[in-house]
Amino acid sequence: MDLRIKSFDEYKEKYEQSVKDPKGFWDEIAQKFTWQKPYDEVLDWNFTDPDVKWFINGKLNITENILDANLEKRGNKLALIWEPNDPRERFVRWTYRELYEKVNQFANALKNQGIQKGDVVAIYMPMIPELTVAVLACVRIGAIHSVVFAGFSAHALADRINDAKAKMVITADGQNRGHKQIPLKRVVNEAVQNCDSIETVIVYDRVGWSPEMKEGRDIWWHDAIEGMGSDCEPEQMDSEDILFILYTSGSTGKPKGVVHTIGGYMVYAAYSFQNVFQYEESDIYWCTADVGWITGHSYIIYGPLLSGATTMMFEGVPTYPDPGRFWQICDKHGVNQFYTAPTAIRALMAHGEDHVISYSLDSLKVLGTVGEPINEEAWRWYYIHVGKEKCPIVDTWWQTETGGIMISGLGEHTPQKPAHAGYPLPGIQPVLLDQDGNEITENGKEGLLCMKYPWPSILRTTYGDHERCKLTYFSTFKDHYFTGDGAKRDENGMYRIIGRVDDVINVSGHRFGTAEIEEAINSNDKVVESAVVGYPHEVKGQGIYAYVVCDNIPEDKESARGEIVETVVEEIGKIAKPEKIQFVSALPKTRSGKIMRRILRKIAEGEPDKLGDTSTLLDPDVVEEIVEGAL
Ligand code: 6R9
Repeated sequence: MDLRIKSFDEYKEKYEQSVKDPKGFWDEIAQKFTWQKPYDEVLDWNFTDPDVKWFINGKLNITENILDANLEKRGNKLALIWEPNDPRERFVRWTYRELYEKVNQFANALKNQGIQKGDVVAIYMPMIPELTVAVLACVRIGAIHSVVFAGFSAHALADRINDAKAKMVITADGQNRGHKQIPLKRVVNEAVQNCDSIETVIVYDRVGWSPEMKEGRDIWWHDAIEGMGSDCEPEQMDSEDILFILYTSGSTGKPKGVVHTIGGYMVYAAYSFQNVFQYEESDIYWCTADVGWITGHSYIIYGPLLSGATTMMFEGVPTYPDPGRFWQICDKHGVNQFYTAPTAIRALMAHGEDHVISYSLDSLKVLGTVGEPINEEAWRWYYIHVGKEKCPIVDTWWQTETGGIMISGLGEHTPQKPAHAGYPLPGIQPVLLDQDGNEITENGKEGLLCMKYPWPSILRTTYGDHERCKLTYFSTFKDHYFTGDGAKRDENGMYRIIGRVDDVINVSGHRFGTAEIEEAINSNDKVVESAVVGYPHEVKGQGIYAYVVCDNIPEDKESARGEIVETVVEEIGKIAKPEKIQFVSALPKTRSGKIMRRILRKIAEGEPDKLGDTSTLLDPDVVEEIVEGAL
């Protein structure tokens, strides 16, 4: 199934067609997939409720498009290559036939453990091939997967399990990350103490530990698949049944479960994958993301495997055993498309060119980035040292909520400009609005990035709380999906993403809501209240800066900071650690009691001379104190 556009002219033509006749455009593409029963209608939608349905009444199972379809055509082709954390350990290579058998066998095991269509299964696993098996096995039997990044704490995992009322957790005894080993099962044990919905825990033996296993609840993966056959009838699903839930942070409250449904997500994941990366039949494609994030879902598992591609998964970290690991892997496996995050590039840049120039990197054809804006310096380093000035860089802008890449280059076919994501993919209709919701039609202007028409993989709801979905994305501007990002369109119509305009902080490409981190900090007994903002960080893009009010300003600040960091690690995970903690006697508030984050942001950014109007503050003296004590 070749869905690729092969020139810039063809892109322009397809784009125009997709805007004039979106239903016809997507119908043509969707027909190339395997449906058990064809859909009656392509699309029905409104952004008011919101209610969006694609490929209405179509019946299918995605795994038939991934496994059965490719079994016939590509049975002996590699589906998955897995590179372990330790380069001395053997890597794994599975053909589509092997993947078929493993997924079906595990699907039978899930059924045998009582999982049925519509049940939610939480997956808390390391980056090992069995993670892909677990995901697809759920889909085979119509269960909904909710993958939770294995760096989240027991507390965060329990919250996600409880919100979705998951019946099962699939995990591993432990996880290898560079020099470290992390006891995943121990975290799961702690989490599920507070999760009544969990009936079963399946544990993959990755590191050879003997974690505590609870009789009657916990079972080893190898025991669960014992005697299970390698054929499992795919469950017939509706196009709009839930495929998965993935939790992500917003500006308010706890992380929300973004819901993607089957038909539309399938079509868009494959279409965007093939076009952005210009994948060709014999290519080896590698995305370094973790499956715990949307990038791993769409562009390690679904997009590539739906396209019959060879997708690579890496268990480790970019700096182990040395900062040349990514490039060593590219040469070792002959990687053709390489997709990573700006934060990884910046981190490797800091280790110097020596680690990259010794590798040939001959096989590379397309480089990609995702997760945050890429600064020009990192862009150039990537282009020159990794791509050897011959590989286009596709800067892919998208979100958990969009399901797939929205604005990006298409391999070498579209013009590229450092720090610019570029043009929207066919079928994507971005607009820039001003604060009042008026469309900014001229080029060369900045505005709030919105979408005025649905695309197949748009989120359908936030799990268990449709009102929240409506409020967050569809209420800011009438009849528009609001992304939360600000963007600028240049004279040629290319988009440059500026960053979040809401209270979301992007740390190393990971999203956190300020409210969520504040809540974690406030759960420390000594803390009265806190305010969290982002500030520019050389490697991480943004770092977390917390202003904390305690009963008294602590005498031993270092140990008080340590305690607060520990609380955040327990509540959310290491990835949300505040970089800077400033103890203050009060927070700057308006007379109506609202924290003036604008001021705190400026101070954290090191620009205390640009605070703007502070006259509406309840107590302007506080600002002086905060500026003086800034870190
Ligand atoms: C895929 C993913 C989404 C937010 C998004 C934006 C930022 C992502 C970007 C980018 C500039 C890019 N973002 N890609 N900013 N250029 N190429 O990252 O999803 O974790 O939901 O984050 O990330 O701010 O709104 P998610």
